[in-house]
Amino acid sequence: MTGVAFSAALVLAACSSGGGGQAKSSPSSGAAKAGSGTRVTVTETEYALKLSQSSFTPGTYTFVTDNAGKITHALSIDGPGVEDAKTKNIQGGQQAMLTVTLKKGKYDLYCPIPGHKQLGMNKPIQVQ
Ligand SMILES: [Cu+2]
Repeated sequence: MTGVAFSAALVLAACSSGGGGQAKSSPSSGAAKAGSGTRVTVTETEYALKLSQSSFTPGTYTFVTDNAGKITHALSIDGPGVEDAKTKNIQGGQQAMLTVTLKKGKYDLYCPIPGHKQLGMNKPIQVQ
């Protein structure tokens, strides 16, 4: 048995020497420091949401919400670990930021102004 244990130790040593510079992070909640994440631009108009990127991996994101429309909009995000995260109301031509930590799963990005989601301001994303 000593021979087996010895070669197992060798394999472990070989594995651990190759990694190098792995950053460890442990996000425990959806709350994150404002402005600290990967920036994604959300352009809002009547009545649509457009994202600057469409594929997401788990991590912290700052959604820079740009109201390019004429009336008041906002951005709300719902999904695993993120509940009721939203920007303040954004006047036409103004911007607001929303920072959240996304995990694997499906999230809904939408405008929380009554009626707007139903009119098309709704963008589901898949984090994987
Ligand atoms: Cu809206």
